[in-house]
Amino acid sequence: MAKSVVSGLDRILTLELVRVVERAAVAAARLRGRGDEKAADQVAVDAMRAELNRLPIRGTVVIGEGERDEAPMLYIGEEVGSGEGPEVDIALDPLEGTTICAKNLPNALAVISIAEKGTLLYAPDVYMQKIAIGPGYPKGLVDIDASAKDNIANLAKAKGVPVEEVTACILDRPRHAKLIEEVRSTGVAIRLIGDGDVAGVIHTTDPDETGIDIYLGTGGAPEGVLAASALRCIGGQMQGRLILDTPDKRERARRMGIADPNRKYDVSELASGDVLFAATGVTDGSLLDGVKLRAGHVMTSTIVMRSWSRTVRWITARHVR
Ligand code: VTB
Repeated sequence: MAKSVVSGLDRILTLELVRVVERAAVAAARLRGRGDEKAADQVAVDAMRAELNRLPIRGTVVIGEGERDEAPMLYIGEEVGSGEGPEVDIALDPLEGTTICAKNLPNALAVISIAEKGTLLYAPDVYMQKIAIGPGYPKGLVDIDASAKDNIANLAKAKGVPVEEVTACILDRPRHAKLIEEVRSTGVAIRLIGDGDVAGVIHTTDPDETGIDIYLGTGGAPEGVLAASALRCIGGQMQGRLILDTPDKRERARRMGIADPNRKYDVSELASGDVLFAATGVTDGSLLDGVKLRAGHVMTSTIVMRSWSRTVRWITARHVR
């Protein structure tokens, strides 16, 4: 195994990261179902930042709440951590699925990944076309440039099931009308999700549990980098392509170091180095239980993993209130 820059501190960091997502999730959970996306996001951001600043790292947010002028906290470029320890890149979303949380629907998460410096794609906040399947399939089985029909046929064949037994996860958006029509014409079942495509992509890694075999469609690029970080740890295939359809977006991307606007990124190009990923459920989901606020205590469910060792831990914690 290759030597890791994060090593030395990695074992501490892996578990320390749990606190960061737990705290953000608990804060957001208190505002579940209140119809107020902004407030839920704000408390999650505050909580995550406070906990992050206790970590022994010299971190830079590369995927965050937005550009400095539009996000007061956890903006792209913000330095976080205690200022001692390894230099790392951080991708985060203190509340992935703000609308889901506001409506108290499944699969809202608090999410973070920490990687060796310079190894996460510095993606502008644009859309990204994505395709993902779980581990165990031959490399190159699906391709973002192939038709949805072909990808699904290849997947069903490799899985050894009729196409009708495959389920695709797609964001419920008008821009996906054609894709949905094409996928339905194959006989595949679609799980339409309102938000939360980080969870959508991760769901492909455990189809027996989640019922999802493939993720297809266009979502946020930041969410793409976060999902790729998870897949680097847990296995699975993913490709992404930024949608840079205006001169302004191409210029923003160029300033972030992206020379080829049409580049197809593989999972290991979206997150290329050693990476740690952690997510805590805010609302109940197929991957993680949501935060349980009880009289006297709070329960959290977190998944935390690392690409280098491929260790995946599920941590259920009981916190006294
Ligand atoms: C998706 C979804 C996220 O952004 O990435 C989406 O998974 C993409 O943007 O939860 P649109 O809503 O414009 O389609 C989120 O909804 C987060 O904002």
